[in-house]
Amino acid sequence: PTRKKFVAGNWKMNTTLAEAKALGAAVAKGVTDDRVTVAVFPPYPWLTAVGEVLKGSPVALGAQDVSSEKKGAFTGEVSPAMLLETGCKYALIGHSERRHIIGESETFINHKVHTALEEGLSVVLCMGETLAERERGLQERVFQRQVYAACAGLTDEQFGRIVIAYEPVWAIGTGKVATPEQAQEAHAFVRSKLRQLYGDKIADSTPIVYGGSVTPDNTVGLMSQPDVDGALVGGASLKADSFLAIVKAAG
Ligand code: G2H
Repeated sequence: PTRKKFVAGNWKMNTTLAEAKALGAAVAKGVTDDRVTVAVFPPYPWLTAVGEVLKGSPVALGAQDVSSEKKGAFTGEVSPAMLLETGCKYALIGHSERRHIIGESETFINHKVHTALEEGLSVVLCMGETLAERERGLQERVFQRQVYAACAGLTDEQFGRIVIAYEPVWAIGTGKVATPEQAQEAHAFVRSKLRQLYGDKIADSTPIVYGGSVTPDNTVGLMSQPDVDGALVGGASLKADSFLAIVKAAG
């Protein structure tokens, strides 16, 4: 099965408005074809402005989070409909920083996945084990639990709008990238669980991208693995040059 590569830049809580617009414009200028699906995930307040500079380019817009609720008295939350109106196509859900720092539970993540998909967003769903879990050899148990918990109850059509991001927590922002073999092993396992739980069609079509200290230098090695379908890039997405070099290396 051929799955198109997907490369996303997660800007996290970085950039001023001016920096965000300049970065978005530089990425839009640098991505001239759609060989690789490219998306950027600016902070919430900059979404509309970055959406404007992406207009007419193949680069898609995404949000770093989304509410589990559709509307109403949920102070501080941002709904899927609001994100769609800013021009977002994607929402990131379950990033490890939200699981581990903010304390999001698997039930809550599953609720967000359902609401986002019902409302028409596509979802980049993040998962991955901590260092302690890997040291105890528990990573496969963790992936299985995370895939099952986050994706429970989805229809096939909804699954068609999910990208899974495998992000080992020990590799995030640490400069310690997983080896291509470690990434391949994890991705193949996650795909085997998709196959077991949801069947061949979903297992073969769902992109599984790698995240955690991706740089232009380590992209080619990671992308050469059969089950690595792209990258979720944090630090290296904050400079247009390095992000575009990753996009190029993935293509
Ligand atoms: C993991 C990744 C992007 P970084 O969080 O989601 O960040 O590339 O900085 O490790």
